[in-house]
Amino acid sequence: MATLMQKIKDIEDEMARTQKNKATAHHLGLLKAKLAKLRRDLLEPPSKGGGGAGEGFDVTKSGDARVGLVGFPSVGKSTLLNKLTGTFSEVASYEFTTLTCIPGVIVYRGAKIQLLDLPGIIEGAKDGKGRGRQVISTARTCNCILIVLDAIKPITHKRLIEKELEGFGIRLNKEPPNLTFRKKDKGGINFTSTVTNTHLDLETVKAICSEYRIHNADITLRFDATADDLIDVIEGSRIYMPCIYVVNKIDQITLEELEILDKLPHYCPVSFVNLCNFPWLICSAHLEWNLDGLLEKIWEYLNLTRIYTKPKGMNPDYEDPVILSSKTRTVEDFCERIHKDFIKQFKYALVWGSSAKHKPQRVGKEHLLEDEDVVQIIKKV
Ligand SMILES: Nc1nc2c(ncn2[C@@H]2O[C@H](COP(=O)(O)OP(=O)(O)OP(=O)(O)O)[C@@H](O)[C@H]2O)c(=O)[nH]1
Ligand SMILES: [Mg+2]
Repeated sequence: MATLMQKIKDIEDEMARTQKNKATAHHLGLLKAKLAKLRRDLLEPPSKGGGGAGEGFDVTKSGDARVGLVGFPSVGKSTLLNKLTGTFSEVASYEFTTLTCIPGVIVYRGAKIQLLDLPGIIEGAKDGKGRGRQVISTARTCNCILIVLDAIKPITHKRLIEKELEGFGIRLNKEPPNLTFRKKDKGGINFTSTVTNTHLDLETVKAICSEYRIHNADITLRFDATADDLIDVIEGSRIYMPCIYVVNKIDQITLEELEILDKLPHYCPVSFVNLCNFPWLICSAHLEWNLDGLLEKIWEYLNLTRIYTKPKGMNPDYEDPVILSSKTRTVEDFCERIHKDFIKQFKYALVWGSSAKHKPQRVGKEHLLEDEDVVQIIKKV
């Protein structure tokens, strides 16, 4: 492990020394690819034949979605878990109070959301320091993470934590890169771009590919991709994760400081704007300020779809919706959630709500459902 970490550091140092310009672009691309490979080895030693991204905490997934609390020690993660879920996790003024993963449940708008309290992470976590690797491995299993920051030093902490998560293959509030990468048996490296691209040239692309021993491939960019984007696609196994920045302990700062916080650039890539127009949120876990706002934000970021079932001749059951994710929300997904063999009896479905053109609309199993639709399944006789 030590030698692997040394190699990582050597490459990081070399990258820091190398000036960024056209002449060095391909060399930097090569170094980035080497770094990505070393980081992967760190997570899953090659001798063990891979298999996932390191060991997380052994907590069973439950409910409709999983949300993780990630942050430096003593920022108030456990206090948040306690207040939001009523589950007990020890709170204390010293660092590293929490040493394992403690799950709690939030019931919100009919959905059960599992909230995970996690030990504090420190700089260097991704390279094996502290319990950071376990924490970040668990974070990878979440549907959304809350990066909890202390109102006194939010910005430096934010950058450090992002670096740790990035180093572990987690991409925050980002869509997968819009580029295709297809390996072939022959024909060399074919590189085309449908947009003006300012970061990658053929030489850099070839350097990166050669690091992965790929000599024949078709690569098409549909946006201004960077070397990191290309490496992410070649590496695979990246997790694209919605993330909310929770600035806690605002009761500890002055109104003037609060105003400065409010003027921070609200970083949010354009492609993500619809989902989350404001990824920052301020609160005081201790005084329970704005915890409702936090729940609302979590709900928005999880982007869950509530479906109300309507048995024939009866009113819809508004109390207990079936919760689907935004990616798996067809009528077939809905049927599967009721019973795994249910789809065999499926004839058609009647749908009321925003996905329906009529009231009701008769649809097949591929129909995409929207939040708060009402569905009645008509079975074969
Ligand atoms: N003033 C103030 N103190 C808070 C707030 N939230 C938490 N604290 C205090 O901050 C300290 C640390 O809180 P914890 O919830 O244990 O922090 P943690 O992030 O879980 O810490 P680790 O488990 O060590 O990583 C405790 O003394 C809390 O009472 C807040 O909103 N305002
Ligand atoms: Mg804690």
